[in-house]
Amino acid sequence: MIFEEKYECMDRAALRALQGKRLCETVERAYHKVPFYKRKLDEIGLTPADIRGIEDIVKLPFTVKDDFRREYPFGLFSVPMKDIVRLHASSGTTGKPTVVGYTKGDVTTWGRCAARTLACGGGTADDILQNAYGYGLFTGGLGLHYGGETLGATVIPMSGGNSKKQLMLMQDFGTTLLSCTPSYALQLAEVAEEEGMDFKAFKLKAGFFGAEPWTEEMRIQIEQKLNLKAIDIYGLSEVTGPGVASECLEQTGLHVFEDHFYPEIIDPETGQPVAPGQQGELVFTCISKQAMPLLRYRTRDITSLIEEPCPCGRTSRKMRRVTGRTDDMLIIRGVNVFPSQIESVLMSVEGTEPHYVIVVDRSGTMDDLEIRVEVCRENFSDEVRKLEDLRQRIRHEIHSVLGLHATISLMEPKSIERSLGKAVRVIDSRATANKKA
Ligand code: DLL
Repeated sequence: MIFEEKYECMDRAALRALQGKRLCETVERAYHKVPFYKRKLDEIGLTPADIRGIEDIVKLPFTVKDDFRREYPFGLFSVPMKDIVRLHASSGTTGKPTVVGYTKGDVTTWGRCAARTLACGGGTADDILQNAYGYGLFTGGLGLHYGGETLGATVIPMSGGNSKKQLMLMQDFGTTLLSCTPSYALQLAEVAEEEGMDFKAFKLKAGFFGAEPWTEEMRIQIEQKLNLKAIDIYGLSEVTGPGVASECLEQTGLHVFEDHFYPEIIDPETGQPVAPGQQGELVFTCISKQAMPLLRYRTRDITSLIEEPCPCGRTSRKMRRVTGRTDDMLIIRGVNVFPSQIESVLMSVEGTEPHYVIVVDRSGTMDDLEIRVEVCRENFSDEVRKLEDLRQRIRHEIHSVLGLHATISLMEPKSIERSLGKAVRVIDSRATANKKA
């Protein structure tokens, strides 16, 4: 089922016209209602009248995460506080959180976009959605919650954690849709195994996994372990939360809900648009937001856009799976490394579990890369020679993909900390090592 066929399957030319109209209105409002945008546009001598269609978007200046910090907490809002009905915030690793506000209308639109997401993965009003994203300031919980209700599905507001209870209700209530981070899905699989539960006896059809990067290899593992179709869903709080883009059942890229969020891909170094289909940094302009118009926001997420039509009938462009962020790229001994590259290698080597941590440290002037990965229970009890074989295989594969020698630490099953929400998979101690030196 397509939730909002009128928009999701819109003729491309009509969609472009709609985007242009919405962009003009948004720029007009941002300029007149948000001093921050007025300043930014005045600085480069641009007025709202210079924006006449979607092609003019490239004239606009970028907005970055730091602008949220500078305008903390409500400086980017374009409506009075009496019209704001909801606040969310994402916890940055340092300093103040990034605050976002929604009007009643924004909450409705968000719910519809999250409902589109669920429908993209085959969800309907007949489904029972177990929502295991965290409720609270994080947008995952309430985002999917409103999406489920807007779709007309039955929502179980579980939040993250309490895995045994999750599994019990999943079984007793006949949950058909699951939403949580991919790392928490793996945790559920593990607890089910410990409890002797079999997902084949469950009614799960689809899982809506996002909020953190995950690989195709991880998808295969999750689909096998949980016996469901694993759908990649993408969003970020600055733009709205979940419900920005979602895979359909084709699983070949994520449909961007372009009538609300206009995507561009730029070269992160130069800020210039890349050639069609090329990879770069994803930039979003919110063209229908009331509370917080957002112009050309640099997400730091790396992906590319797919222009070809999708067999599902939706006409919106798709984005490829986000492989990482410009700021989570590690530079190890001069080599650029994305954690997702390491995950792909680990997941494709037989004998390992999908639980790992990447540790980067510095001894003297050299960077050290250590990869800790759990070994399957059967293998862990194996003889030493077999474990050594496994270690060498991983070391070899990592070297052939990254050109780097890594220390591989094979860990006992269940020794790496599990996550309820976004997994922390990289420990980079080099900054502190530098300070100490
Ligand atoms: O994570 C919103 C969300 C909730 C999306 C539930 C999907 C499901 P933030 O906490 O602001 O919002 O984090 C946003 O998470 O810029 C990406 O780096 C990353 N991210 C989100 N979805 C995906 C995904 C929510 N499917 C940041 N694949 C984004 C890779 C993702 N990374």
